[in-house]
Parts: sequence; C-alpha cells; structure tokens
Amino acid sequence: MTKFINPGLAKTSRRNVLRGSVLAGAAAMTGSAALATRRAPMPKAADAASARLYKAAGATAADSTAKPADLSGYTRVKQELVAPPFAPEHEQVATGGPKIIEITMDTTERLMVVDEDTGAEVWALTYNGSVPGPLIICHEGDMVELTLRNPADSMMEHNIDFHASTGALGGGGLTHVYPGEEAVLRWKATKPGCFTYHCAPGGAMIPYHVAHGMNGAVMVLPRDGLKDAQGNPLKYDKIAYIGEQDYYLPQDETGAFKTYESAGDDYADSLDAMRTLTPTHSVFNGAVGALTGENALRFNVGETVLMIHNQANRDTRPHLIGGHGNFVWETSFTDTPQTGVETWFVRGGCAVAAMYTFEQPGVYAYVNHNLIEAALLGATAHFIVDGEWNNDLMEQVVAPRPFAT
Ligand SMILES: [Cu+2]
Repeated sequence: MTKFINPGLAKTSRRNVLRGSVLAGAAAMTGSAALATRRAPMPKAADAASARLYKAAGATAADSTAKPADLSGYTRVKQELVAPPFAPEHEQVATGGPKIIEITMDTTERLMVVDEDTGAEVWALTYNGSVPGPLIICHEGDMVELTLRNPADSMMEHNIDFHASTGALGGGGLTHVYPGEEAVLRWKATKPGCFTYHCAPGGAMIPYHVAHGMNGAVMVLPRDGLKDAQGNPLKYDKIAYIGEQDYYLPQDETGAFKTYESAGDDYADSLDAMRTLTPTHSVFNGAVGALTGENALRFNVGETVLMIHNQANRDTRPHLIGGHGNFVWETSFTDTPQTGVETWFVRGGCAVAAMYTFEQPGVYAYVNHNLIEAALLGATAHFIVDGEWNNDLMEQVVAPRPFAT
C-alpha cells in the first residue's frame, strides 16, 4: 500500500519533503525538521514520484483523448460555506435543473486550543479554518466545483479526497496544492447520502492531516428530498453538523501536552502518539466544550433537527440522551432509513444523518456512546430545547426523598 502511494520514497527533493508523501519513510531520518523550513521555494514541476502518483490516480483525467465534460443544462450557483455546526443555505427539494455548485476552501493551518483546562493545543490543519471543515450541500445530479487554495504562508501541501466523488482518489490525485497554489476540481454527485471528505497528501501524512482536523462532510440530497419507507417526504427545520475529531497530542514525560512553534513541528511526536491508536482527545467540532454551555445548540419542541455526524478516521456511535434517531441513514439516502434508533453507527471514514423531532424541553446531551470517550475525552454536545413539558411522556411522580423503613 505504501509502495503504491509513494513510489518514490527514496528520492527526497524540496517538493517531496513539502508534499509529505515521502515522510512515511523519511520521518525516521529527518523527523519534523523536514517541515520546519518556512516558505520553501516553490517547485516548478512535479517530480517523478508525483508524476507517477498523478498518472496512477488521475489516468482518465490526464488522458488528452478524454471527452470534455458535458455541462449543457447546468446552472452555475455559488454556495457560501459557513462554519460548523451550521449548514449553508440550501433547498431540501431541488428546484430547476442540475447545478454546478461553486465553492471555495482555503487550507488554513492554525493553532487551536483543544482543551482550555489542560492547555492542550494543536496546530490544526483545516479547510476554511474550522474543525471539521464546512458542510457542503448539493443534490444528486449536481456538480460540485471546488477551488482549493493553499495560503502562501502554509507549511505544508494539502489536497482533498471526496468520498462522494468518483475517480482519481476521490479527487485527491488532482488537487495537490502547495503553499501559494490553487486548484479547481469539479465532480458529479451521483450517490445521495452523507459523505466524508478529507486531506490525503500521501503516506503517513494522510492520517497526520486527518488527525489534525483536516476533514469534513458533504450531504448529497435526493432531488426530491428525504423520504420515509412509505415514500412520504421528510423535512427538517435545522441542521446540527457535528464533526468528531480524534486527536493524538504528544505529551512530555510529566504528562503535560507539548507545544510547538508552527504547523508540522509535531510531526515525529504525532506519529509516535498515533501509533498507539489511543486518542488523547475525541471531541466534537474541534475542542472540548465546542458545543456545550454557551456554545450549546438551541431548538424548540416540535422542531426537527437533522444531525449530521462526521468521523473521517475512527468508528463512533452517536446517541442523543433523552431522544432518538427517528430516521437514520447510515448508508444511501435512497435506502430505507432505519427508524427509532437509540444509538447509530458511524464507520470511520463516514458521515451519517439522523433526524429527530423534539418532544420535550430541557437539555439533551448528544454523545459518543462510548461513554469514556464522551465524558473523559470530550465527545459531548448539548442541545437546549425550549417548550412545554409533556407529563404524558414523562413525569417525576415522586421527587427524591428518604424512604420509610
Ligand atoms: Cu492537508
């Protein structure tokens, strides 16, 4: 596998070091020093290893005899992406013909606090500055046209693999952008459902980037919207877009979390931490408490929420304490949704949608129901729901009191 992805591991050039694919092999020799050089000179052309990868990954796209895409009948629209847990403006049922949805994402590297209480922080690798990256929404039959920009002051190469797309490593083979570069990728949404996207520069840099926050979700809606098993339309009032992020943050001999000067400096230490397969944190939307307390999501009784849960790297199992997944789509939106689900499953490398209509007011905890991860590693969100209590559904018949002996 490694040999296939990185056919030129032995050859180290500036571009190779920057792009990271060589680092699976080079880490032992160079450690993080390979990444510590700021603003390396821009390479002029892909090296042989890159060329082979591109050839393997994007053979059809690179083939000059391939027919141009047929864009007739499409309307171009721009989608303004927004930071999680929110969703971009969109139609649940598509009107008009298919669209080419233009989006832009910047591969921003930024220092983020993971846990204020312990001082844990990470040089997050992000799409548009957030963990997870923004939610993208389109309909089946639409095309997504992404401009991926890597800011000039970045330390690393980035790209994007859309699980919703077809070909060229999900677009990963066609979107390698170095600091100061941009690329444009267009792909057709042929499979309705929720899907992960993530950075995949090559070799060990793939999990390194994903475990530093570089992932997000695309929702491809059926053109006529979501349906139950009988074909009745299902509508939602709000979306809660939650990305679960496993971090493997290096600690010193006292257990304190290490700090680093710039993105990439933690590379060698991170690889050691990742090899334990034991995350130091598993958090929602980038940090402990990102969706609790003042940051809790707010709803009203009677409102229907579509919870979109993304986990690009690791299995998880969301559960809404005090509620349910009335309809859950672990797979395609064209599959019959599961109903009345207590805890649903998100395979590592997946995004899953679950729909619920609130029936009681109060605070709901939305957790990874590995409760160790929820309570000790951070995987908890709060939904605060306003409305009138329904005693038919639940009533405290007797408040706690000493019992007669
Ligand atoms: Cu990346």
